[in-house]
Amino acid sequence: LARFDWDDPLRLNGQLSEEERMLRDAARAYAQEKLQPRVIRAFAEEETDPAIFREMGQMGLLGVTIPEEYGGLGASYVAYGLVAREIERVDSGYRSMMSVQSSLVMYPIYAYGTEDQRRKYLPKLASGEWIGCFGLTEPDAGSDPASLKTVAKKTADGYVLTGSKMWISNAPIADVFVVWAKSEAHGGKIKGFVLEKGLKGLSAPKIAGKLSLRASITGEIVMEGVEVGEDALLPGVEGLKGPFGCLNRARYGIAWGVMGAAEFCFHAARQYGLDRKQFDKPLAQTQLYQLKLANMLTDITLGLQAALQVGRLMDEANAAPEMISLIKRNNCGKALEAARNARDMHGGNGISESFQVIRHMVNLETVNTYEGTHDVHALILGRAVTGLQAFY
Ligand code: TGC
Ligand code: FAD
Repeated sequence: LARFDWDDPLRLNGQLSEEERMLRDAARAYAQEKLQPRVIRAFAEEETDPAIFREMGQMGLLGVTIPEEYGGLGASYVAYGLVAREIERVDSGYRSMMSVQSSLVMYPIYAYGTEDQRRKYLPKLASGEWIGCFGLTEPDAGSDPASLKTVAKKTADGYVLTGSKMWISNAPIADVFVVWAKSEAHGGKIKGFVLEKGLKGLSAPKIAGKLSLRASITGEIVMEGVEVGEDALLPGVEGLKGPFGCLNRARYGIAWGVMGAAEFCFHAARQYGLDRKQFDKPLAQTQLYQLKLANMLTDITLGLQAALQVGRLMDEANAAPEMISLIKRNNCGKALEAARNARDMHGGNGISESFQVIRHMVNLETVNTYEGTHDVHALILGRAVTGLQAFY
């Protein structure tokens, strides 16, 4: 009879290349040795350590898919997904820091930037010397980014940007700001701009009091007549497909990442059920407990297999955005359900920071919302199925 391994039911490991396995193992070692010991305190104190970017940079975990000549690893999208899974196994906030830097800052500079912009920014972002953020969302434009109000007015030798962004990961500690604005010189179309810390009129106040994703700093971006040269414009793209091109990659990484968080919760609930006895037997020997474990195992296994398939298609440049919506939505929803169940299966201990499942649970509330909410991705899929768009 073929062997069944509850920790790798469909043999994901055997479907990876040697290079992918090596990068995964390096990311896992870094995450477990360097991130895990500080996460409980970072979350409790709402503290983001900027040194983490440098550490990740040294490990080669920033810009995994960006070519080596710009400081990246030139590795596959599957490798990138495996890294996201290992980092998020510790905390969704740490994965957030990594995926914003890689998919939302380095990718647009690489894909839409000039050669000068690539050479100037990418190596320092890859090493973690510079920290990046991505400003699309505004106070009045969340699920509907087409209604954003930030404007770029043309001057003799550049642009003046005015507007504000809301809920921006990394913003208060960022050196490099990729922001999306309606450019008057381009017929009001959305264009990307790269701003640098210290520009007059640019500030990024922290949003305090988050009860989710507390290890990842979030802020506003306020632009009060920020003057930049022509060299701040990302010339290679116009319209919403610019930011969406980046979001495709970040959403894909999230689909892997949340499975890491779910795996943590699954493993914790399994061990807890084996260790804790009630009514003279381990909790894990009850039917209800086993049903919950079986559901988690199934959701995680299918979620990882789907992420792998989409990753392989991305590596062939053959993944449709709707595929990414499908796995982002499914995997976030399933991870959140697994975390809520794991919290419940730990009983009273489940609400303690030391058992960690409630931290994953509240983090996943954010992950289910950002990068397109669970319902927005349902509408994207609904549009694909029916040919009718239901947003407006
Ligand atoms: P729609 O008419 O559908 O499209 C406008 C233009 O964009 C193109 N497009 C895409 N291109 C590439 N990839 C995609 N996934 C694309 N989706 C659309 C489309 O072809 C069209 O191009 P063109 O040339 O014809 O103009 O636009 P819409 O306004 O109807 O959009 C509807 C909707 C709801 C699907 C979309 O706006 C949406 O996805 N909303 C969600 C917003 C969102 O995801 N925001 C994320 C902000 S960033 C973030 O959360 C980072 S958190 C990171 C972290 O900390 O980890
Ligand atoms: P809304 O769009 O107001 O949605 C509220 C509710 O209404 C949701 O349930 C939604 O599904 C529902 N809804 C909306 N439209 C429809 C519709 N047509 N039909 C049915 N239901 C609908 N953004 C960035 O640009 N960069 C970042 O780095 C970033 N980081 C973030 C970090 C954190 C911690 C958080 C919380 C958010 C971050 N975001 C970032 C913003 C995030 O992308 C938005 O919060 C998200 O897109 C949802 O927008 P909203 O909050 O305005 O909610």
